[in-house]
Amino acid sequence: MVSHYPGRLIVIEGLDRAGKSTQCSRLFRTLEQNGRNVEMIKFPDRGTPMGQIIDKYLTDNTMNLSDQAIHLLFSANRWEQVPHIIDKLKKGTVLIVDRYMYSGIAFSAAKGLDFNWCKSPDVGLPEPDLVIFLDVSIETASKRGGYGEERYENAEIQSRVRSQFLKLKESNWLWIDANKSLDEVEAEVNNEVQKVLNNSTQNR
Ligand code: NYM
Ligand code: MG
Repeated sequence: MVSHYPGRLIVIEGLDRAGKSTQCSRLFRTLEQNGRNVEMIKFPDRGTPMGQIIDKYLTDNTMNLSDQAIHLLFSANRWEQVPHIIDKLKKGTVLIVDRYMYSGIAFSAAKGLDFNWCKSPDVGLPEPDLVIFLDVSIETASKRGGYGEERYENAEIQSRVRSQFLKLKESNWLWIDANKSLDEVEAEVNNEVQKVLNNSTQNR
């Protein structure tokens, strides 16, 4: 699927400590070096007023919010970036997005909320041109630095989240074994992103 904008939306998803941020940065550098107009976006965006509530929810276990309310806040935190996203896509920018609606659905559904209810607030968000899922084992993830500091960062929740991602997975997703080395994962990412970008220049 290739969107009707000249820009491209590339989403990187995965469990906590899957290496998403590292791969986003590496992809950013590669595309920048190739002379592409590129920008990174991360969800949750903790910098906005809504993002600050989300940050507090994630870092302060004593903060009580209903599962539905926090779900809608995560979604609203994406919707507030939509004007910016569309503006960039119109200008031909390649947007690298660290988590998107799939994390929103998977983490909330893992708590027991209805799967379809979880999907609905994100309906209508700009569609990605490529979704990359970095599939890391719970064992590898828990060995990586910082695991366990935030809400949801424990093996039991992460494995439930992974099951939800499996339900969301579509045939056109690039599903990468992220237990491999950073360089190997990076090579797979670059290869697939290049295909998406070549495709877009042909269609322009
Ligand atoms: N998360 C992230 C959600 O529960 N819903 C969402 O919509 C999004 C975007 O927030 N454990 C969860 C997944 C993570 C946590 O994300 C913080 P990150 O990428 O670790 O900052
Ligand atoms: Mg995290």
